[in-house]
Amino acid sequence: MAEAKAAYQETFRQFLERLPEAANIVILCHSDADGLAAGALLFKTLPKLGYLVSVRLIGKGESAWSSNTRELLYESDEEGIIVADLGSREHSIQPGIPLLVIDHHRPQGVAPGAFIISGYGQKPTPTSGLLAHWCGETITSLDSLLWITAVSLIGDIGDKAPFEELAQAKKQWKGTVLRELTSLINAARRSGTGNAIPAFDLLLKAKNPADALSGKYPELEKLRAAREEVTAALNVAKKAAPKFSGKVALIRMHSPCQIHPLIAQIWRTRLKDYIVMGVNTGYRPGYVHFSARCPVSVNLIDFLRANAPGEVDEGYGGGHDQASGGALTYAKWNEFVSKLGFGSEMKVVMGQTK
Ligand SMILES: [Mn+2]
Repeated sequence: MAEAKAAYQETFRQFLERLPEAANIVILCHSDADGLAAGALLFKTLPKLGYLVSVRLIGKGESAWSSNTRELLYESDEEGIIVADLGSREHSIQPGIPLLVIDHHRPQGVAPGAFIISGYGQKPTPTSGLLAHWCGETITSLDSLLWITAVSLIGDIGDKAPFEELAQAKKQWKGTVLRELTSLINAARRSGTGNAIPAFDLLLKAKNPADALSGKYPELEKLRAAREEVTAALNVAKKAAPKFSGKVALIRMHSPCQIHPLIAQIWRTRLKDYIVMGVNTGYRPGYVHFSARCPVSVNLIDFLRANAPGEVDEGYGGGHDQASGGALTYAKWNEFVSKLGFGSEMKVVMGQTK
């Protein structure tokens, strides 16, 4: 890992060398605990080199690689773009503007001229937050921010993530405190609105995890409310029974909350030999969002490619070899489930409310 880390840091330096002095940098980051941690670590370190840094959280129904995001950035004066924890694609976000991709999902291409720091393929796989931490270390010591890196590692890999940075953070802070904070930070983007701004603000404002949980910041209440909303929705969804076709099991739910990955995760341990999919018809109007998990004997990304319902957008079949998903229109979803051998009971019609 030391060799990979040195290479990542070299790529980071090369990206910075391409930027004008005091450049305006925009960071696009995923709204889960790992993406927010990556964004927060970069936001707190890059200004030390004189850069002006802004952050855009990419959340519910959004993608860093969509034409919509390109349009949003088009009129802005950004001189450097960093995309964290949002995958890697073959097209530029703003042609001519230096782009750095920090990620650990399977790359679906690399944009022309982009600098890429990818943890994919490393064992163990570093999270985007840990990669951002290593980048930040080329600028300054991040010892006082190790708790943010720990939030990234616990959020994506869990409390036992085999990285020295997590062990170090646990020497400073209780595991229970770090886990509680991670759970709250992750709850925001799972809520019905998907608004992760309170989670990001709390990471920026707090001096440490105990301070974050002290009740001093109003964001904490918002995160608690988000977590309650998600828990209630999850308790309903847990009651649904899976439907089977061959080695595929689908579990259906109808909720604005992002609980389909949690349901897939729960059923994965019960149905070890199956490709399990949490299927949410209520997450975003007009779309079926699904989250899939599978045993190590299957490559899910390849499976989803092989069963793709015709042309699909960039959100379909990305992610990790054993954890992927997508969002499909009703027509595409219906085609997809019939390809998988399901009957009409898994099809979705316009105006459906459960
Ligand atoms: Mn991640």
